[in-house]
Amino acid sequence: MTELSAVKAALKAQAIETPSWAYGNSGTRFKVFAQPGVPRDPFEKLDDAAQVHAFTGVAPTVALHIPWDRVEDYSALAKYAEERGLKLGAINSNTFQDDDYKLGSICHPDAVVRRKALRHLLECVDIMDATGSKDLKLWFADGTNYPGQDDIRERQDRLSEALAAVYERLGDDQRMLLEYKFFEPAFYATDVPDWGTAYAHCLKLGPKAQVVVDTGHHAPGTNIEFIVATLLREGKLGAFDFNSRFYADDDLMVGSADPFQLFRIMYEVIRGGGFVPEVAFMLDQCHNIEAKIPAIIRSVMNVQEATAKALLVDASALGAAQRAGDVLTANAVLMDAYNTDVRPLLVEVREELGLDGDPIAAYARSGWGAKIAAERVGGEQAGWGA
Ligand code: LRH
Ligand code: MN
Ligand code: MN
Repeated sequence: MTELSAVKAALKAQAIETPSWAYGNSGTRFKVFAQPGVPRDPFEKLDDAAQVHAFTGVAPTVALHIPWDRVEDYSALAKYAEERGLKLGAINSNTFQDDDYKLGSICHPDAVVRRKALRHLLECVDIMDATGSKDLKLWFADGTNYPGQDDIRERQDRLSEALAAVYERLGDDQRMLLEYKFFEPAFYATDVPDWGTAYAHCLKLGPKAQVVVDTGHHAPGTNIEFIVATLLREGKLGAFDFNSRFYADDDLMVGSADPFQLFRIMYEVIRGGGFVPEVAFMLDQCHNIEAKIPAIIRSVMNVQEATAKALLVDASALGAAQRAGDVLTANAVLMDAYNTDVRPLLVEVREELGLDGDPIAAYARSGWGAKIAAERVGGEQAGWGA
């Protein structure tokens, strides 16, 4: 049986990065339902993120998305974060919202557009230098809608060339995290559609390039924990974008649609030695109809619960059952951990950190929600609803 003190220590050390865009208004392509009190600028997003960290104790970094979080002075933004007990996390590039990118960005057939996209990616590294961020997170909307529209192989060459130029620009302690997505917005062929393509590019680039697993970016039925295990074996798992899906890239609260899948993923993370700061646990979510700050707190708690259950798996009993070919016992060992109610354990962990055992209730009592609703008028939209 796993030592309880070790489980608690691991839970206290866990760090979950929240995305700046989850704090702003977002929606589907049909409607954005504006909420009162949403941040009007990146500074106010940090104010809200500081609340999430204050009540959970495990959300110390915030990912930025450029240009959604464009500011004059990025070191001032980093300082503002630090004054609130936070750090700026991954810098996410955005080469999907300009008219120029209709046929792609770094894979576009026109070299002028490719150069523009590359300039943006390099600018993101400049921003990392100013903020002290270690990770550049790249997701490309590039792809084609129709067979024959463009040359699939040439697009891979263009991709490879641009990634190599960005890789060259990285500092010694900076990483490139390449995210894949099986479809959308392109419907016929996406240029980075799966972990294999991302892995092949990262392998060629070198040790500073790693793969991001966004849990919403797979076809239904995909065994995501297998991908996690494989990437960890190869030393190429850089980060997660956590969220939940029922149908497509739904960006629902992580652990809401399928908490068992999240547990299985966390089990493979722990099994594969991925429970280390180098694997970044990031959220990538949009809260379209639910209150945003409590939803982000709930998401952080869902990751904690899945982690706690995965940490509780009796590894020696599991190994013994597996070696004996005892299918039912092996499955039962895993399910015992999953079926454990870890909420009392997490209350203890929080109380030992000097926090309220119930972060959602504590946030509700704090009055922050009412304060921002009264003070902030005209909050901004966080892009198109990641
Ligand atoms: C793409 C994605 C990617 C983007 C974010 C806003 O669907 O997951 O991570 O940067 O959404
Ligand atoms: Mn993502
Ligand atoms: Mn997504």
